[in-house]
Amino acid sequence: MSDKVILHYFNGRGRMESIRWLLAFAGVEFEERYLSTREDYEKLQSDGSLMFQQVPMVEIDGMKLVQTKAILQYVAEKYQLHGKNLKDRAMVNMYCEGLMDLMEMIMILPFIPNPKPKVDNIESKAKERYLPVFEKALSGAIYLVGDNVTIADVQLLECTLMLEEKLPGILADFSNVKSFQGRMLNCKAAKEFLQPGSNRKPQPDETYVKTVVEVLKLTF
Ligand code: IBG
Repeated sequence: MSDKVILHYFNGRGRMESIRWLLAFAGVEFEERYLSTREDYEKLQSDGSLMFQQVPMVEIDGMKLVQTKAILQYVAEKYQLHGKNLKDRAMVNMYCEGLMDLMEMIMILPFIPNPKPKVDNIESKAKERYLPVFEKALSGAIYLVGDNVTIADVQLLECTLMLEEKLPGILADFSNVKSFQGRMLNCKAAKEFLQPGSNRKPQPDETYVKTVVEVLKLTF
């Protein structure tokens, strides 16, 4: 197995994008192998690379890791992005779970025929349930947990950008979150990741949706 970190997923955001963000903040270079056809996916299944026949899969340190949260946790632990003690890690995990719940609602939108009601639901959930939590946590604090950046901060940055793409202005009543976003965007890692030509994937387009539907044989 290669020494390189290799990401196996579609050429699009989906469940892999948070992993790309975290690797960028960890300063880890990686390569990608895109699933473009059903055969690409079946090959990974038949060679035993996918524990649950699902992607994302990441080759790292001689392992083939699956399950998005397990992958994120491994990278966060390895690169000290997971909080310095048990209680901090519990806080980090709670924030990350909430953020992932919200991001999952957004990442499935391109696969929904009439997304408007879902977008409305995301807007009210974001404003009433999620953003108030982060607004409060960031009152007088630079980071969500402790004195250093953690995976929770990286995911909050990713989530705020995703929200604003769908709902411009949604942060208007959340000034601490907006300031946090500005600080995070000023980090070298974020600046590089947001440069054109970086590993960041664009917003989902028709080609990405069509590929996912064909490769996974999704039916609606
Ligand atoms: N719990 C797993 C994880 O978090 O990694 C779920 C992984 C998963 O559902 N993977 C999908 C898959 O491989 C691809 S991502 N499905 C095949 C199967 O048979 O289950 C699907 C997805 C996209 C965009 I693309 C948004 C949300 C999900």
